[in-house]
Amino acid sequence: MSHTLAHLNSTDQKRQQLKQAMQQCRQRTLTLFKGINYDTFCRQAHPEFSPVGWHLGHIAYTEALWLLKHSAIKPRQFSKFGHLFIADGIPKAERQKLPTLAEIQVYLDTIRTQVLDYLEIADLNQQERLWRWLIQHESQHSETIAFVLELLKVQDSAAIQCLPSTQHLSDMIEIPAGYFEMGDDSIEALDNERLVHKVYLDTYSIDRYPTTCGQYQEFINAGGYQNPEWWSDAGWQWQQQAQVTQPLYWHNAIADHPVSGVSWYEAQAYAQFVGKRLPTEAEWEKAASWDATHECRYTYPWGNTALDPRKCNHDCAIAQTTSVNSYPNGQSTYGCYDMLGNVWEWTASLFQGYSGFTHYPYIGYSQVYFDEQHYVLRGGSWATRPWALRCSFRNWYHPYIRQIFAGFRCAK
Ligand code: AVJ
Ligand code: FE
Repeated sequence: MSHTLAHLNSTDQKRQQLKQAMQQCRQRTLTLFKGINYDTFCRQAHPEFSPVGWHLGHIAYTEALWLLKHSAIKPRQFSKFGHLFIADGIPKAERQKLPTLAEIQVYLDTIRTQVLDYLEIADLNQQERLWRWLIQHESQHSETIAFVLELLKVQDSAAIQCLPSTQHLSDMIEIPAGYFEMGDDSIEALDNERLVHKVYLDTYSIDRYPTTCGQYQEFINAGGYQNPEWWSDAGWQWQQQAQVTQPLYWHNAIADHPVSGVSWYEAQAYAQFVGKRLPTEAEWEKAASWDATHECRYTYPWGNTALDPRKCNHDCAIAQTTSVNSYPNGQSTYGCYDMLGNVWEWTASLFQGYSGFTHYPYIGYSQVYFDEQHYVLRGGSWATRPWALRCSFRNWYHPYIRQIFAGFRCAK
């Protein structure tokens, strides 16, 4: 009897918790649209990214697709939206004729009301993972909306900066050889984070901080963008074609802030220039999450205590990058700063499934990107929502993408 009651209470708590997370997540998504005009809502900033209005509709569509199919509710009145907002549906360039923000808000609200009704009776023993996946799905689209908006803002600004270097922020940490545990198998873990597995790494060194704008300035000054010597063949080919001369978000550059808006090719060229290399994702994750003394892995660099805005720059709380040494409370056990938040960090690793991978909830979420064309980024940015921020979280993009808030740190 008391056992049954305890069980009921804990599922009720879970429903409450999920509802709250969904509402918090949605609130911040909608904040991004405050005062936006219809032109910005529909504009494609870059061929690789859909207009922000599309992402908003896609969030509602995806929620209905995965949650309402288990329920008796069928939102017929929106059947025309399916064709428009389905993932991998119509080409990105054809996503610029959209319903208005008000219409999409009605769509979001209607689906959400039905979803929350369903949450009261949903079998969470079976579905908790799916509900948590959906919160992370919205979180990720929310960040995409944030950088597409940034991209639209900066497209015409051609800033030339000249920054003092930041030598004192250039030390490296030696990580002794040994095993660590990589990945995550908690209920939130996405398909690509599973299974947890042991990895042995030889001794290596990794930068204490992400590469700063001040340091990157030296690469620019040395003719980094004019000299193929430091670039990979594919990288130089890309550079010749793209004709870039500075990071995409360089107009915001401050000497002791991390570089933001570089492609994998630029990150790799800079690492060569300073006689280093990019870390593998295993090297990155060990430096971020492993405690060698206690032989355990943590969810966050500082341990398992909850995310908090005093430990790392995330969730648009500051709405820009911060100095790489701003968060001593967020250090990893090894002493690395900024492993979470501020900027995503490119790694040397191609995106692949860990041993024992099984796709969830669909092949197109991760598995179709195990194509040796995508590199892994770790750590999240100043715009990453809390639900997508942890040491084991893996993001991935083509090496020529520089529109995300991405920087890097080097290893040796
Ligand atoms: C993992 C961020 C590259 O935005 O394309 C969203 C996440 N997958 N909907 C993306 C995703 C399906 C994905 N990234
Ligand atoms: Fe999606």
